[in-house]
Amino acid sequence: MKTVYSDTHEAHAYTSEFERGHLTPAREIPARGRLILDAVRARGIGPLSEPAHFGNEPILRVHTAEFVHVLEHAWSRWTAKYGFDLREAIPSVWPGRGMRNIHTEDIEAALGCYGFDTATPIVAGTWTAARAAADIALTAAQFVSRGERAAFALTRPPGHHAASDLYGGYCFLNNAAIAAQYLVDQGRRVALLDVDIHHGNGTQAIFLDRADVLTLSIHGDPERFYPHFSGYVDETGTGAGEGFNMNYPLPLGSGWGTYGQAIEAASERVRAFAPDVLIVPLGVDTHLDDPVGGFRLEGSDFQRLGSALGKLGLPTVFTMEGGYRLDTLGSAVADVLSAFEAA
Ligand code: SP5
Ligand code: ZN
Repeated sequence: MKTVYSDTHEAHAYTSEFERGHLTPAREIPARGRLILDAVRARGIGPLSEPAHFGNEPILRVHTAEFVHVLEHAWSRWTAKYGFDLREAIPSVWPGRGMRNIHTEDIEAALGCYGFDTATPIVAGTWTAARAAADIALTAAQFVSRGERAAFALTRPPGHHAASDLYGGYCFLNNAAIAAQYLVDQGRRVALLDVDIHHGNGTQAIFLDRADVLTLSIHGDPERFYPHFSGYVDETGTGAGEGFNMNYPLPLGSGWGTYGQAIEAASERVRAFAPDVLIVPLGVDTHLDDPVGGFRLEGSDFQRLGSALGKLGLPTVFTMEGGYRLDTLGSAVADVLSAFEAA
């Protein structure tokens, strides 16, 4: 399958995120993109393409104009406020219950309004990289729309935690949702099956009230796992979208036994929906000992996953989401994609 990649992501590079009460080394780092690219090349997974430029229009089909504007200008506004020797922009105040969810010209307030965690720093290259990742997802969607069986959007930063006016979880623009909406705008029926260990809260929120896009996510039980505030089984859609969102929260420590059953259940739901295109937000942070994860997939489990997805027999777009264990990241991704192709 074709892989879409750009080295623009390299500029989205920061040193630390804030968690567990202190600054910790960044996990979502440029080396991730390079490692995945190397593995895809080494395994001959497909010709590499640079992304085409789609402009802001398909992004604005999913994200609000004000949100896009804040992201685009966040770094210059942050450095103008706090000084130019800073390494990263991380908000430190949020609109809690009973407070007003508004921002003025103040960038601290803007980031608190639009961001939901302290693990998603903004730096000078963040907007350009996020924008390029959206173009990568759109280019992959265009390949599939023009008749390719599948395409891999090697997106970094990832996207599935980002909602229409919310960033967080290392995500700024929801690459998979932007690709989905682009295909919907071409008359396609789209299902998304999110296999990252974290709930795809952004994708869920974007399509929650819609029956024309099916959103499914398999992830660590939010009762004990990030992002905590969404991903429960009773989130099944609102209004016309009732029944078109499904969550499969699994206990931490889950291995292929439990995980494979969820894949089967979600696959059945995909078949019943009968989409024209499947989008798979692909996270391999399900791997045993992933530093941000908590599941125990390993070895041939990623081939099993790719094979199960391939057997759905649908035109498929993969977007890259999480995966932070650097020694296995590339091979886990390549295992999913090559088993998909062989299925
Ligand atoms: C795309 C994606 O995989 N985003 C994941 C973002 C999770 N980041 C914050 C995790 C903070 C939890 N800290 C607990 C660490 C215990 N080892
Ligand atoms: Zn994840």
